[in-house]
Amino acid sequence: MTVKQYMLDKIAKGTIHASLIDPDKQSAEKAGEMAKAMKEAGSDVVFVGGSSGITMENLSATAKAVKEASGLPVILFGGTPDSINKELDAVFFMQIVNSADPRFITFGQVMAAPVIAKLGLESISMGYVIVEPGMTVARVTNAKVVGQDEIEKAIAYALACKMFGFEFIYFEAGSGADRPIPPAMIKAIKTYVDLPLIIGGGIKTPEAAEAARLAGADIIVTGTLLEQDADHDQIKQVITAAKGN
Ligand code: 1GP
Repeated sequence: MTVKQYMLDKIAKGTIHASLIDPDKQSAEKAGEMAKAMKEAGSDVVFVGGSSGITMENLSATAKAVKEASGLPVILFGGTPDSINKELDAVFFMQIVNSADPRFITFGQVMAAPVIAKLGLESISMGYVIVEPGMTVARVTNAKVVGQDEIEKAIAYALACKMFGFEFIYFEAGSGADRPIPPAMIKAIKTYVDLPLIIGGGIKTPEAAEAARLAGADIIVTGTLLEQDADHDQIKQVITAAKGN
């Protein structure tokens, strides 16, 4: 089964949880331990990637360790063309739709596509929209961030993603954001666009996770929560709230 189908089958039954692991933030062994703990807490899939410091070495070692320790599928999220490797189960082939830098709209993807094809990796197309505060990823990609209250603009971006033919859309408040994507924005997007919707950035509490799920998020991503060495009970509470079970 493809990783895409694995996620779609799960989403058909309810909201799922994705653990984001940055290979630059800890050893591969530690990443494996984190993924195992996340799997035990109910997480469904692991995204690996980050805004800087990603190399072929740390990415492949992390992907391998995560798979071996948790058995969860590993999808590249971000990263650079020269870091793509065959330890990955799939690659999010993403366009940062509101970036003003062509490297993140087309040029980077043109460099990555032949590598993905050569390795025979599954690619899953994704439109990625950065909402304020946007954090590091907004600065690195020179994004024209969508305001937290700009619901109409968010809907327009989501509709454009659908018309481009993306398989998934991701609304991102930025890693470590003090304000996650507002539930009203999630609800509005889902009203107009029936694509699987990934929500992340700043989700650290069960309340925030539950609000995103009730508003219609299909995949809820947490990263910082893991990096902060939150205790197992806290992680479990957030994942349980994200999934509603
Ligand atoms: C970042 O949306 C993800 O790309 C996760 O954000 O680190 O704030 O959980 P956090």
